[in-house]
Amino acid sequence: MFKRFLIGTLVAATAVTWAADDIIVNLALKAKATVSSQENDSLVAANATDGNYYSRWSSQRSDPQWIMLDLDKPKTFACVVLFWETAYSAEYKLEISDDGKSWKTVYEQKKGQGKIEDIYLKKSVTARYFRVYSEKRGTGYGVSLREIQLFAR
Ligand SMILES: [Ca+2]
Repeated sequence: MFKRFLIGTLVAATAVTWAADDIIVNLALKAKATVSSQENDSLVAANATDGNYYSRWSSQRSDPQWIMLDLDKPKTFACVVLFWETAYSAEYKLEISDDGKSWKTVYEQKKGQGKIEDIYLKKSVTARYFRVYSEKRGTGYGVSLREIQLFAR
């Protein structure tokens, strides 16, 4: 996880080659993000995919809340890393879609603890749209993500 974290944080736009056969790319980097709500004009959706750990999106203080990423074209991934701010989600689903309207659940979290969640899906999935759908906040605040990362493995 740490290696991926470094890539997402420090290298904004390019893939990093660690070894000849070990190229790891954050497929969510700079993806267009749409959200259910935002807390204010600074904590915007784009902050969750800007490659900067210190910037974040935060929702308003109600349930449910979601953030949707448009990956521009179908991409295949098997690992999702969520960097929560203090305002995390206790219950959420990870969903994929081909059209941004009809969703399929690929992971369900019922006991989220926030911080950094390194999630491996049961199998690789291919989709253009990805959504974190929070059903229940973990605190009295909204839900807030510093970064969302997607990896092929
Ligand atoms: Ca960020």
